[in-house]
Amino acid sequence: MRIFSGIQPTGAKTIGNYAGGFRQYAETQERGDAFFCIVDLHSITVEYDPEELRSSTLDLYAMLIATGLDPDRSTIFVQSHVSAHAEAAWLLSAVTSYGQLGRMTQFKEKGERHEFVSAGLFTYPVLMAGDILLYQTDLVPIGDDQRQHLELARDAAERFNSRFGETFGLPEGQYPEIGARVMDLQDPKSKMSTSAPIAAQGVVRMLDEPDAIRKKFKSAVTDSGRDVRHDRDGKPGVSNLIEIMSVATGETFAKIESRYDGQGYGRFKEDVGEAVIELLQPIQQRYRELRADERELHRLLELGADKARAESAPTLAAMYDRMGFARL
Ligand code: ATP
Ligand code: LTN
Repeated sequence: MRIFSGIQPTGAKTIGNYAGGFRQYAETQERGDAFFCIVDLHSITVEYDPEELRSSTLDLYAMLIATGLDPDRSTIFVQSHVSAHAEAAWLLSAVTSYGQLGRMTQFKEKGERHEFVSAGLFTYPVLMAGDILLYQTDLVPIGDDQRQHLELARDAAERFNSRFGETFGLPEGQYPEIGARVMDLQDPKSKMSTSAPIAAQGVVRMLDEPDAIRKKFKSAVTDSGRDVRHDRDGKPGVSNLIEIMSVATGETFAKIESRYDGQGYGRFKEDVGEAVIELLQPIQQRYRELRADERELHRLLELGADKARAESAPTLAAMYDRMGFARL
């Protein structure tokens, strides 16, 4: 089975990224032939700092390994190192609907947040479709926010197949049962977003110091009442905390609920913070060790790029061919 996922190098990664992304990558790599792509071409679609992009690409590589990816087993690479991605995006733009792109929630939300809305922010899902389809992917581990983008990739693949001949298989999304949509601790009706301001108290970053994490959980918004009970609609704040606790410790909701039965929220919030600190501590330590050796990171990235180039080339060639381009 072919597995593919992408993650943007920009922004300090959050425990939402851990729950919906990193954690699933490490699990799925055991189930087949896996590709994980640092999608730097996606990162230029909103305001960014070029120097920061360079270093955050290596930061993310180190984080992917620190959270359990094995570079000997999975192909981990940088999108811009494999020119097939930019080419596939252009070719697929012929079979992607303008109307469907305009309906993407992420485009609408990010478009509202930024003064300058780039054309790239609009065509972003086409690039993502190319990422997935170039590798004949079966399974895409992602968080809930990427559901619509995956649907668009499947639609583009179907349109391509029916217009130019069977070329792509249809990828399926894989969403975690718990933690597919971690919410902001200060605003549990909104997704915990990587691109929120760095000082945002509702966003817990994977590299936050223990004291910062404690403080963020202590001040998390809860709901009226005192019951620690999972009810997404009625108690969004407490439910989000239960889910985070479950991601951090592997316990069921029922077990967590019964432990805090009749105890109110104060102690519960503190304990969720401690569970997250415990989860992140070994990851942070491993991350620092890996990040310190840039030469090794570069060496591994070159190997990943070679493998990804070789794997994507036949599908790209088939796309050009079926679309009628005169080939040399
Ligand atoms: P932004 O929030 O700025 O749109 P992002 O965090 O979604 O960025 P990436 O860092 O590329 O962008 O996301 C990597 C993975 O993390 C994706 O599969 C995404 O679905 C998942 N993810 C992101 N935020 C959350 C969240 N709050 N809960 C669960 N999964 C998430
Ligand atoms: N759009 C995704 C990142 C992404 C991706 C992909 C995920 C780019 N290409 C291919 C899965 C498969 C995001 O913002 N999280």
